[in-house]
Amino acid sequence: MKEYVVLSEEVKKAKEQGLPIVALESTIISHGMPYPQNVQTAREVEAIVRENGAVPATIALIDGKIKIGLSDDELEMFGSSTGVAKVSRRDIGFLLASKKLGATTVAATMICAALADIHIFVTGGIGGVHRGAETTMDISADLEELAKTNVAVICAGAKSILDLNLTMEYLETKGVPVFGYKTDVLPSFFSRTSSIQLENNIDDTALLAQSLKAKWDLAIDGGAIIANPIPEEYSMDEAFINDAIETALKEADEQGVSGKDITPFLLGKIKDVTDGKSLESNIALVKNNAVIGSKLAVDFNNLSK
Ligand code: PSU
Ligand code: MN
Repeated sequence: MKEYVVLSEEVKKAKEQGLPIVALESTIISHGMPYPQNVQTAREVEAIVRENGAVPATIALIDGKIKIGLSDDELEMFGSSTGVAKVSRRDIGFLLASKKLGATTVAATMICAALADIHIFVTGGIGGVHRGAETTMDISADLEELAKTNVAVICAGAKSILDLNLTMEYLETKGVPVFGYKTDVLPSFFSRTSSIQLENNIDDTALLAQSLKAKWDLAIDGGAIIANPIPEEYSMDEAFINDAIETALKEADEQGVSGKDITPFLLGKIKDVTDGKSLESNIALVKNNAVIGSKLAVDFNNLSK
């Protein structure tokens, strides 16, 4: 395993000193946001993690290695490169062997974080069950990973490009806990709410940390979702964003986009249709998640001392 996994100096030191570490994904950098906002956001998110007492570990596949923590040069190179592969569970082996640049999705980031014994991971939104999945069978590998890999994911819920009801059913079947952070309903990424009721509204990261520890101490494997609503001032009008999503879905259908290309296609279209407003919201919600995720990482780390 050691031959594949390379820790940055900062992450290595953090491990030696027993400091809390927060994993960050890289598909959001290469396929979720345009350059240069992607690199700038990645840097700002890392800074927020440090300000909140944890150490950031942005994860990507570079030159045949799983990099846990990127240098500033690597981040710039990665974010400005074109043709970076979107890497989920099935792609990791090939990407390492072929030494191509690979951006880790939620699923792949969970795998890599767990390999480095990192159990708290901050991102924007997770993949899920797509609308129409009853015929396309398009269900993100993120959900299977959440069913088996011990990494908690802090996100702003899921976008309504997905079928949120089916996504929640799938997570329930697979035994994945979904916690609302200061919310009774599942946030839907650009909006603070959705029609989906959550059972666990928790406003205390220490209690979240204890819940994760109890689950994993008992070898109840799998991740967890901590759904943190977008800050009020950046939340988007639901009718406006839903229109944009409908337009994007229609175009995807017309152009026959499918498989792993569909999520990046929809994200790009929504940004265009909203005149970039969705990008601003996207950036704000990731930063907001970094604050909560770092606090959770600190609390979780304290439990293992
Ligand atoms: N949803 C978002 N932003 C993203 C993604 C999803 O709002 O950047 C990315 C994440 O990396 C997620 C991946 O893991 O897309 C899911 O892709 P797919 O649906 O192909 O599994
Ligand atoms: Mn898919």
